[in-house]
Amino acid sequence: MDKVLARGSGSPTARPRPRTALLSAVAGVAMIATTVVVASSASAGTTLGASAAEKGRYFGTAVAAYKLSDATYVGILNREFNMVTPENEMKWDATEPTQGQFTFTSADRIVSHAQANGMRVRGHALAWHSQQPGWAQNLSGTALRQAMVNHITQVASYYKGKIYAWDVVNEAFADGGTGARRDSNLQRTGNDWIEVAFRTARAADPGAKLCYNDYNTDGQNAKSNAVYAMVQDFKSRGVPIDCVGFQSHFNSASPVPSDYQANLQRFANLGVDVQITELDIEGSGTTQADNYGRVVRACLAVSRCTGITVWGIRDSDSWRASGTPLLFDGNGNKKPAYTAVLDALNAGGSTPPPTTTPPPTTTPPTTPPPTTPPPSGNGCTATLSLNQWQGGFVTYVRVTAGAAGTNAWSVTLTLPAGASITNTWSAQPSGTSGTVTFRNVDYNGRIAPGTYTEFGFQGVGTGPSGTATCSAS
Ligand code: G2I
Repeated sequence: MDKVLARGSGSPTARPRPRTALLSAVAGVAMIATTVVVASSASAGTTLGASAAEKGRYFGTAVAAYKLSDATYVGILNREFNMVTPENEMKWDATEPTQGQFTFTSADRIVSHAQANGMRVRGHALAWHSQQPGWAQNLSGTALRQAMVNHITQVASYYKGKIYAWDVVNEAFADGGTGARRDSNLQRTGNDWIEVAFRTARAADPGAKLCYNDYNTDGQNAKSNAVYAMVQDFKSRGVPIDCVGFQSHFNSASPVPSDYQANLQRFANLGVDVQITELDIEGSGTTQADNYGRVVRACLAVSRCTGITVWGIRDSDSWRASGTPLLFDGNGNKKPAYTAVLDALNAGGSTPPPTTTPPPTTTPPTTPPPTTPPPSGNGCTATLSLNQWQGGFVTYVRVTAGAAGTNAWSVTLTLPAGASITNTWSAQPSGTSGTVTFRNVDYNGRIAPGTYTEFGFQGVGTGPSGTATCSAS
């Protein structure tokens, strides 16, 4: 049975859903001013993924496994997107239909497709009151708690190293003005179920970013305040949380809030990434396009807004198709909303990717912060930043072009003995251990003079740090 979800802040309103009675669920970038000169819009991308990558972001979509045999669908997916979220295939009912028996066939189709086409994967969702299998719906207390922990452990372990970010907990707060947790069988196992879910996910896949994801939290309201307080509390107590997802299902009853960017920013200031995770905006024409443009600009203005995912490709793929809320029409043609998104992504040309440090809360210093100077001549430099934990690592590599810019680049480094790479994004590695050369992928070979792009890889063992050899052509 579909869960009825309320929308709007404080005064839930409802719109009929075509297939069922489901109601819609649901800067100051301040790239601290100094780092890199903005390139000309001549380098602007021509697809959503490439243009987002030029801004250090991803652009993703929800994908349904059964549509991967639809040529139009796959054509758009492969051309435009560099992140995918399985729309239903990783949910509890899909992955553990019988207790203790896991089925990953449909989810694997999406993950394989993503890997084969250079896309990353957002995992959705490990613990949620909705779309539970019948056996879990009938559990309570310790039995349910143990089942949740086992479920998270099994699913996150199975996909270990393959997931960019997990929606660990989805939609755990109530609508309306109370700021309370949503009542559910999971909530009734004890208020600590959310932190237990996050700790369990971290233990199972330490390389994945762990997100809390919700709707009606897109502006400042009682519900988002409650999520904010939870994130603040988790941060202060060392509960592992890396990101907050803002679903962003909008329509006339639940429009893009005027404080959307400010709300993203206040969460980012807590020291988490923010992501727009299920964007769709009902409407058409210029109004819809303008709203999409606003959302994209808000993300670009928040340095820790790492990417945007739309909840489907064509209007006909949407969970609320009658509202025509997506970027492509039912025939796969680009809508005005598509153009607005692409234009917003391309505005200002290529800029640095988001920093991972929150913007300063005090007046910035008058002297610029130290940056890696671009090479003075042709060529490029590569600097590594390492996130190491017991047994594994993630390395981010920043490739900075010299005065001539690049058309193509490669970065060569030697992994410490015993280390091997399990997953690479935004570059193509020559191998998994020893000396490895990473070459640019299609969309990031071109780096404007003095600007940079980033790629990353995840592995087991001890990761590399420092600098690497960079060659440009
Ligand atoms: O409701 C929109 C989204 C709100 N946030 C969490 C998301 O996970 C949620 O996605 C939607 C999917 O887009 C729908 O496709 O979640 C729905 C379920 O809550 C999904 O609908 C379900 C139908 O209810 C089922 O009848 C159907 O079997 O999709 C299933 C697979 O097509």
